[in-house]
Amino acid sequence: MDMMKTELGRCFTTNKTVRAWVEKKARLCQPDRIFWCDGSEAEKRLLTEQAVAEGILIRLNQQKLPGCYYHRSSPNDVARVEQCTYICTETEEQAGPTNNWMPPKAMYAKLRAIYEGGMRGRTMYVVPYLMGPLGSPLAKVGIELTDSLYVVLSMRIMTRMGAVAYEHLGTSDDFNRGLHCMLDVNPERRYIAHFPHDNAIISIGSNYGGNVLLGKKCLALRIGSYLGRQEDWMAEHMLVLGIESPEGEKTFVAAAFPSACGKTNFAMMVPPARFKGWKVWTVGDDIAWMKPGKDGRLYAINPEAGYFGVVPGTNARTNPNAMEIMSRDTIYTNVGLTPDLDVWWEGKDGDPPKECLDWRGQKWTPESREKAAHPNSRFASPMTNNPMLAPEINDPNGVPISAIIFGGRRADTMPLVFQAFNWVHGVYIGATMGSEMTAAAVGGAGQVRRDPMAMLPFCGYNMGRYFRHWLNMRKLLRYPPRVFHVNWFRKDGLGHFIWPGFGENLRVLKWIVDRCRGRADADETPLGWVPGPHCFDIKGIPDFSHARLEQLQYINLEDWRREILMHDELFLKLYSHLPKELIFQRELLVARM
Ligand code: OXD
Ligand code: MN
Repeated sequence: MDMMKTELGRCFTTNKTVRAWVEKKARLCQPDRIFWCDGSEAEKRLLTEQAVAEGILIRLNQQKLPGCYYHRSSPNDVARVEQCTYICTETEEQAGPTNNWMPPKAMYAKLRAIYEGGMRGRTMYVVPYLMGPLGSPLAKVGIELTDSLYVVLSMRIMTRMGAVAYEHLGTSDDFNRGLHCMLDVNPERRYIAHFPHDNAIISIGSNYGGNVLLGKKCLALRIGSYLGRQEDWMAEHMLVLGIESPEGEKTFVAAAFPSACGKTNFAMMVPPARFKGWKVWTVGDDIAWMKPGKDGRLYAINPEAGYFGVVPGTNARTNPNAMEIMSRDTIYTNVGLTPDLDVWWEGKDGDPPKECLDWRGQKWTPESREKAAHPNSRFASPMTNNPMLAPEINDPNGVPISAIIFGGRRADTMPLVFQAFNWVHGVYIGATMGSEMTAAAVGGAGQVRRDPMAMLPFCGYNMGRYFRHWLNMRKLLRYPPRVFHVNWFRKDGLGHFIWPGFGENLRVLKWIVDRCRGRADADETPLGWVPGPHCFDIKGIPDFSHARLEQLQYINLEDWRREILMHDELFLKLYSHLPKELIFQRELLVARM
């Protein structure tokens, strides 16, 4: 395929299944034009110009923010909508009690009636994309048909988009079929429907990232988790990072935190000054696909090629790498817009502008009661902007994972860190994870909800079977990763965070690495192993003491009685498919308490 000879927008794939499928969908959606994306720079220029001309993007101040653009979404369309998200399997039991369900036939018919003719007067963009490094046995191809230029340009950042996907696909028909129609972005007609048996997704009535960048939550997690169970691998809502010691020893860990709990910050952490010579490399900040390697270890790739991170709160202290990453070639969505076409958000370095437009486009001043940036405003930046991008990022085999870390946002109950006694206990810890809800999804912010493995909104099949899959993976691993739980968010009696977090989290990470490598001692508690008094370094943390550390690690039996009752609530819901091992783990925990 010679890209120089293809004319922008013209069909250039010879894959017959792809062509036939696109034609069929075009007959249904009836767009005025079909534009076949190739992922080239020329195409990016053309489509960006067009997006600016149509008012979809605003060109930001190119001196300050080269290659950066601004997008404002419809105010009714700013987060994932779990109530509109469906898993469409033959039986309800296959989708399980934690998913909305509808039989595929009924859902196909319902959606078709809505989107038929829905692209009239519009262009249908054919967006081929590859999730994972070219040639990786874990990589998957998707094709998204969309009438949103914002989606096309974002997919170009978030995935390996364009001809490379057709190259990986060859003549195969094994690709995810994704259809996205914005329609009138009406929440009443908003559906994000997954058809795991057909490897297909239909998303209508939204233009918000998590609902419409189909490679991310829809393919990489919901469909991915379903495929992973069939094919003996795991699709997880996890960041992956590498920690390198001054001696050059590198250890990779994967960590699952619910949405907007700091995965991006953790994945891009900068070691504190005391840790001279230490480096943290980012493999991924949101999703890991993991498969047992020939050597009996678990290997992970990041299927994505960009970051779609929460903006508010990001600054030179909380995430200096992200500040650099989003300083160029970035699409900002729903932040504040200053008169000189710069961006502003709550928590950014420096003084707020005297005046700007808020995420709704209304005048904002520092006195305004509303926020300038929506709490779930986002940046989409290519991973290649990351100064600490792991050199292994394009390795088709991925990186070997030594530790899996679970964590949530918990003001009480959960200590800073503990280690599971073994894999099954680790699965129990992941399965019973709880977290306060955030702005990443519509509804209930602040309430603690059970979010097993941070996958509650993303598991594409029955959650009980998903736990079974986790337990089964142990049999395929000679050297399973060690499992840990962390909580950066514990508060004291005055409501202040006890732990400083951010770069200081490296101290926790170092203990985890030392445990994996058999170098750090630990004390046994009812919850698991915790750092012994002499192997957790707190030197140099401002206003921190061993008494504070004890407060952080304190196990309050009263809180834990309540906590275990909440585990029961989830287990009751999943009872019919719950592996017995997890019930035994609960009994053991109660006995230890
Ligand atoms: C995300 C999310 O956008 O988890 O990554 O909501
Ligand atoms: Mn996420």
